[in-house]
Amino acid sequence: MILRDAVRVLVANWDGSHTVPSRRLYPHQWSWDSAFVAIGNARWSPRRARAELLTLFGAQWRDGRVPHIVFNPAVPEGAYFPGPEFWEVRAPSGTATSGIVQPPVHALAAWRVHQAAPDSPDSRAFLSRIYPRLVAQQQFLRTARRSQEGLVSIVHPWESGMDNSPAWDRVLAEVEAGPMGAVRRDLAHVSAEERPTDRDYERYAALARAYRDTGYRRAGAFEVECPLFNAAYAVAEHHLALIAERIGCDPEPHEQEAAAMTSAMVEHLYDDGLFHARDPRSGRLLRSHSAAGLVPLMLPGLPREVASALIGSALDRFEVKGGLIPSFAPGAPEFDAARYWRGPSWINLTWLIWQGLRERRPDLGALVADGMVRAVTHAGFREYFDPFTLEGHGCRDFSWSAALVLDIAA
Ligand code: 2M8
Repeated sequence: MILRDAVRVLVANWDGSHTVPSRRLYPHQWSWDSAFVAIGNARWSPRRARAELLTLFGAQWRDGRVPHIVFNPAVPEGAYFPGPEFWEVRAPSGTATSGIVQPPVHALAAWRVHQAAPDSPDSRAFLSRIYPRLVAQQQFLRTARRSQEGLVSIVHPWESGMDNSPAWDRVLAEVEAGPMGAVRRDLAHVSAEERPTDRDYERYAALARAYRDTGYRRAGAFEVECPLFNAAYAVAEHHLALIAERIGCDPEPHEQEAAAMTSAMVEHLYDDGLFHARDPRSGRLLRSHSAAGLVPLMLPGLPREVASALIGSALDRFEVKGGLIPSFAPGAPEFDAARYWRGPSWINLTWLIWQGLRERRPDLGALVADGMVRAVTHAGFREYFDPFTLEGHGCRDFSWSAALVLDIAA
């Protein structure tokens, strides 16, 4: 039943070449959403899963960046803010896109899509086609975003995928808010208490405009090394090694890069049972209680004692025994069970942490998998959930909630 409903959501959100995160709130193609959608679609239509990723990478820039939004020209202007008229940029393919990126979870997705049909010639051709594009995506991050310590930074909270996480509060407070210059469309679909504030949006707009005005080259007032983003980068190298091996290329450089990033993260972002973000300009750790700090559990080469300490934090600070993992620690003063990335549980974040948990602690892995299925059974494929009551928040029929539950339950 749940599997059939999940497929129904994905079919309803399919736009012929890609999937929208949700019909009304997010009517275009989003980068990391598409990776999660491909992982789910691989379970019932590997062909559609391959198309999803190839459409996204069709809008890749010459410098290798994969834009966080690929705009659908058929969607009326003003349906989403900030739209193409704000970003003022086109990919070499001619498609309007944004100019920022999102966590690079696509190599992992491409590998999962391949694994769904490992012996099919189409699947092997897909790997050969997407591999150089995935390599270029990583190359962009190394060239444009890497610090001396070997970590990559993000230049906008939207790049973290966890837009209004309290982890960004201190850095954002220093950003001068500018005029939004347009009407927020999100509030037409979701209640204001469940979304970022207007003040947040004024700062998001100011930061994006400043980056745009440098030709999308130089970071403005926001530059941070996010543990989720860096973990995704290292996990991507790990999967690039698997892909390289499969198509007859050299996996070695990817393995080395994954190991180097893992060491850099442990050295510079880890402290006291959790990974934190870091300000590359001052070198200061931006301590917070964000569940992004548990995502490095996915790293295959994580030292055993660090993994054990993270699991300890998942149990104590994130109350993981409840099944769903809150996006911010419930005991922290900033925690808000209903407001977007300030506490609610998200299926994608829970799924990422589950990837690392299930091999190290199968008992907890089973609890968390069960938690995700219980949440969607109780509230439907909502965008996010109260971690304790499982009440659904944000939009309905949300693609990655459907896709990842399909992956877990299939
Ligand atoms: C949310 O972000 C967009 C901006 O990119 C928004 O608030 O309008 C985030 O949850 C992000 O992680 C997600 O990719 C996007 C689409 O689902 O929505």
